[in-house]
Amino acid sequence: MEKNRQLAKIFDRIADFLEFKGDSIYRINAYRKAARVIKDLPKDIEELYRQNSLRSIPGIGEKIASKIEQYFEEGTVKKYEELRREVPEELMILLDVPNLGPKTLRLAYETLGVRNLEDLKKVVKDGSLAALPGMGPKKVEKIRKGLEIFLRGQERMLLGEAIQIGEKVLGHLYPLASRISLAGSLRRMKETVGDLDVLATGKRKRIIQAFVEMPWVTEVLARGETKASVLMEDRQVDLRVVDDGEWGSALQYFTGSKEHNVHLREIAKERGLKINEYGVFSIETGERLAGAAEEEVYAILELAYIPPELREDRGEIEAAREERLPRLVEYRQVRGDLHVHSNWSDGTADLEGLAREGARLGYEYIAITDHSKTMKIAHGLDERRLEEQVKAIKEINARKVGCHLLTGVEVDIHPDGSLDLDEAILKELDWVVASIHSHFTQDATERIITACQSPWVHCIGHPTGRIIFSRDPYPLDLDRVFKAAAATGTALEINAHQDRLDLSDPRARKAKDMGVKLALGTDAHHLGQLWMIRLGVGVARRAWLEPPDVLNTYPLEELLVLTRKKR
Ligand code: DGT
Ligand code: CA
Ligand code: CA
Ligand code: ZN
Repeated sequence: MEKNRQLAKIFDRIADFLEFKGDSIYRINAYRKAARVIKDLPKDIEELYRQNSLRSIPGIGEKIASKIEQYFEEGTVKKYEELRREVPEELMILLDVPNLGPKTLRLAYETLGVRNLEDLKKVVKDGSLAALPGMGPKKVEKIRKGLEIFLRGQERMLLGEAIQIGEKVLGHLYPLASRISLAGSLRRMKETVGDLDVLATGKRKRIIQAFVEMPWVTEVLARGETKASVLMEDRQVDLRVVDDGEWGSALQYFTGSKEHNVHLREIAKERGLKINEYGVFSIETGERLAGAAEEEVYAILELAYIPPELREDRGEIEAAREERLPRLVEYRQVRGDLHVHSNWSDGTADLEGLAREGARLGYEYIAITDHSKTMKIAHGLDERRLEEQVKAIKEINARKVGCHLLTGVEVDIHPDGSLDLDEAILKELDWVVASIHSHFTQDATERIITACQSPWVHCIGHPTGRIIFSRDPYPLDLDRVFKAAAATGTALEINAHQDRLDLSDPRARKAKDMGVKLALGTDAHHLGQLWMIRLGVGVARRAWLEPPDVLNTYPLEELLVLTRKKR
């Protein structure tokens, strides 16, 4: 599927170039859409090319199809090569800087000669950007903030991206290693990941050889007897191969977090023990007391086993000592997805396809939550179309083609807190998510509290509105929101999309402590995004949530009883 990724990147880049040049929005969007479709395609694009069935992919038209053919026949897309000759490609990544539009970028390029990230940093800092016509200090301040967010994203990756890279590495090395596991922040399911850490046992030479020769590796950064580091997909992956007897202590050590490990070492010291990646040792005699299994490391400190997601030194060590660790929610306990878009608004999957995919994932239910009418660019549904969709869903449910589809909507919350659809239709629905998609600079506290007070709203979608590496939360007094949600019996979402993960784990933990129920939803717009529920489970676990805290663990009937209770 490597070709899918490469092609998606090329089409995305063509869209960037066109955007920079001020081309038509329709053409730009056509390339963006093609990139998205190809990236999410569950099949190998090269295979579809060979079977001559590119044109049957939904969302791929004649023009794009012929460019894909060109790619496989000539090794490149001509249009892309032309554009690259015209404008430096390094400049194009700057289109991802929040608050920096293509027009400003072009101005900076043409008048100040900005060609890359370094140049941009410089003209922001030395005031020459602010001096340009139509710019001014306020606008540049916004760009400076955007640059900060952008730089954070350059250094770290999204959890969802890291998981996909990690799975490739594990899949590739699995047959060679006797044991293999992810470690570091990825194993802890942190929302962003700096580099990937992989730990293995088995034949050192062979494993390291295979690791540096993986087909996705673009650079070998370091290579030794027991460890190696490579770059793949522009990201660093570290591998360590340890002895079988050290597996547990090494896995514990390299899973971190650093703060958790520091605290553990203190506890060990008090007991006359020393912990490192090679094992647990008596300080007095030097005798090795544990290290083969991770559980042993905790057991010898008289601690219950602490799941990786909790290892942040946020009270988990104390809880383990007092045997009051939470029984964390697990992926297999999730019975459904509570935020999914279909092709009735801006998704690509049809309702029946979602029901079937839900069944394939072992789900009992999926809530169909398309956008409401204010979201014109997303083809939001008005009352009449939503009514039609409800009928269509009931018909599909009656035929039992897949999992049960809950009727629902993601209704916009207007700036005054009112909802974007009549209550006559909202009261017909099984599951109503209410979300903010506009006026992000306005304080959202009252707006959300008002929505919680509506008897028709079951859940607030992506409650803070943050988008990782691109948008900070809107101004919001979360404590007041949590109180209102608890008092009205409104759930708050853990949006499981890799870009959002909203509520974040510390916030979701606070919500639980204040008596709020949480609901996981992928916000999937394609079938290929439903897997992200796993990221939501990761956030839930990091938030110390147990099954009763998470509505998705409720059987269909219980969920419906609960949602009717609010009304
Ligand atoms: P990241 O990569 O920034 O998302 O975060 P981590 O947690 O994956 O950190 P990384 O890759 O630097 O190191 C992996 C683990 O190795 C880390 O979680 C704990 C362990 N480790 C690394 N350096 C130290 C250290 O100086 N002291 C201790 N106790 N542990 C360390
Ligand atoms: Ca790491
Ligand atoms: Ca590392
Ligand atoms: Zn939304």
